Amino acid sequence: MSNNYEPTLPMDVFERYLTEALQIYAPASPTLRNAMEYSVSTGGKRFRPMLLLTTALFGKGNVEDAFPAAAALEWIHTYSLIHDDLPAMDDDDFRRGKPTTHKQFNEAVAILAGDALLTAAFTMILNQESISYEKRVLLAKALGEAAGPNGMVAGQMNDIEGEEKELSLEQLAAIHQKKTGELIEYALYAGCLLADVPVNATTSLRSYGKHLGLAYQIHNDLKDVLLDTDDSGKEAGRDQVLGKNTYPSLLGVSGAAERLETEIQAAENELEKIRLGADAAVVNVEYLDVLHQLLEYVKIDSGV
Ligand code: GRG
Repeated sequence: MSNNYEPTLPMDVFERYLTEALQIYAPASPTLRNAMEYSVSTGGKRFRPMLLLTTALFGKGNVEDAFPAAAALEWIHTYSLIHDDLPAMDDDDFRRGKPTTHKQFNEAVAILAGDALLTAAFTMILNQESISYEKRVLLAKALGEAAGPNGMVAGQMNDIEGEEKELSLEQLAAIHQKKTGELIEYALYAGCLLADVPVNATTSLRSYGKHLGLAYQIHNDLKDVLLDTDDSGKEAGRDQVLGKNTYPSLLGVSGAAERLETEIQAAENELEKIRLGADAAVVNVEYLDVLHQLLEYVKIDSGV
């Protein structure tokens, strides 16, 4: 059965929600509030929220019920970027074409703005009265696992420890899976949980998220070597300066581009699997097209 409507994402409404949520949760200290607002509002793609909201819409969920988890995810992503840019980590001066938070304010304010976004994210999820206590707890628990000491933070630690060492491809993939993949997979998990997506589709969507997470990082590595100025507003060529292990450093540009293509294909296969088993009474199949379109973000013209 075909449908006549184009699936859309209410990103403008979500953007207003993000702004209002910061006003509710931001602290009385104007400096801290300004630093949080500056960091969240400076032009991120909102890729993780888009994934989460698309998944909730696929499951015929109420999209506004998914806003707190999507905003919490964006806040945690933002905190990770603020801390990643600090002098003790990557020491970057620019992000999204603007001064990084510690350059715009100072290091102490940047650390605290990151801490505040991280902690407020959990409060926001747990405060959401429109969903059950059980769902709030599951959302918060999974977010802690994805972002925490066995998730993104572990990936960051392993990444730092791997600098100037030669890692195997398996070790590099494990770092990327934790550092970048966990939050992306969380977006799919949270959308499925909120909208009660059937278990088989949930498994495939999480697997799509895993492949997309790896593709996201390979794409990022490739941009760093292929572009003069990274379109994320960061200085290109930083990975080499920092002695980082990357897909291009291990496989060469063409090998990395091939691996990227393999991950994209695997993600597309998961979407096809869902499409074949989908029951239109339970899910909005059209939103699989949006998940398909979101893969465009990770495609790159490697010129090889
Ligand atoms: C400091 C605990 C801690 C963790 C940092 C995610 C991360 C871990 C560091 C970022 C390093 C990096 C550049 C990873 C590549 C993929 C990635 C997460 C890129 C940035 O995400 P986008 O492209 O950024 O979604 P925007 O600006 O659109 O929000």
